[in-house]
Amino acid sequence: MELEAHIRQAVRAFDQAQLVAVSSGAGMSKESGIATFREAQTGLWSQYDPEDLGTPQAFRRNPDFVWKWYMHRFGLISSAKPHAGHYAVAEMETLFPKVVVLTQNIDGLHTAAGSTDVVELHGNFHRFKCFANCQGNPTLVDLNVLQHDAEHAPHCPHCGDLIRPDVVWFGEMLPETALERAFDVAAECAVMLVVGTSGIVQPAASLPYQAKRHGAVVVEVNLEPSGITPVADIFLQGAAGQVLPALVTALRASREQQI
Ligand code: BJW
Repeated sequence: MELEAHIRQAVRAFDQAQLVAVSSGAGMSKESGIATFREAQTGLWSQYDPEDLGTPQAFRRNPDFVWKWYMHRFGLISSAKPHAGHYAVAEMETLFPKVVVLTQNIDGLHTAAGSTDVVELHGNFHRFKCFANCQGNPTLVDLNVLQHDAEHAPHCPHCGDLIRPDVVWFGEMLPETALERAFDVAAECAVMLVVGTSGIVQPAASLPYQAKRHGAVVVEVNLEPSGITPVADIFLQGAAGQVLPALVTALRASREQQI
């Protein structure tokens, strides 16, 4: 079936939805110039072993190496702008009573595009914290007031331990409130729109399965099949920056026909 026919099918699935969940991964931000994690040719980790970069043990072992890598990404993320797909997700708030974005991304682009209810599962790259969380969890610090450079991880002004980005690495717990809210929203939503994730990193990868178990329609947008596809009722194959605006245009047209 053509993409347009799948979009028409999706529009019917969204009809009358009171709560829509949008679950997004790295593919959502690719067209904003932020590389995904696992794509063979362009993924960030095609050059590095995740164990060398994305675990607390790796940071403890070689903080400057991991810091350097994050500062490089910080540069890319800081200059990134939302694309048409992010704006389309934000526009969905004008079409449905409640839209909640559950994102694995740390770039803040959904909020920058205007989405007002964004649950950040893997943290946010614009925040930094003490590795020891010496003043409570999390002990956030303002990087601007610390002496630091792009080569060396700075130190906590309270306890002297290392400063790290406030993101979730492998083997770490996700922020409890965010995780609970995400599973609640997944259980309550009428439709879950899953965009640009390989669906292999837990527990975020379980959200569409939770939604499906509780009776939601799962609509997936991806360039290729993923770990979510087995549970997707409708698969919209293509780039987020093209498919999401087309979907929202179709949703709006259908709404206008009903008036
Ligand atoms: C497009 C596109 C376009 C491209 N348009 N699409 C159960 C079983 C087995 C293991 C575990 C388990 N539970 C927990 C684990 C361990 C682990 C885990 O899941 N491991 C797996 C690898 C197996 N999980 C954890 O450790 C989590 N913590 C946890 O569960 O704590 C409790 C616990 C601990 C230990 C044991 C048991 C329980 C924490 C996970 C933290 C993930 N952190 C990272 C780094 C964040 C900081 C940073 O950014 O640097 O989060 S890893 C990385 O992966 C990042 C991403 O958010 C995450 C997901 O990646 P994503 O978004 O799916 O990206 P890609 O690149 O994989 O895929 C891109 C997709 O987009 C592709 O499908 C493309 O086709 C598509 N695409 N362009 C649309 N334009």
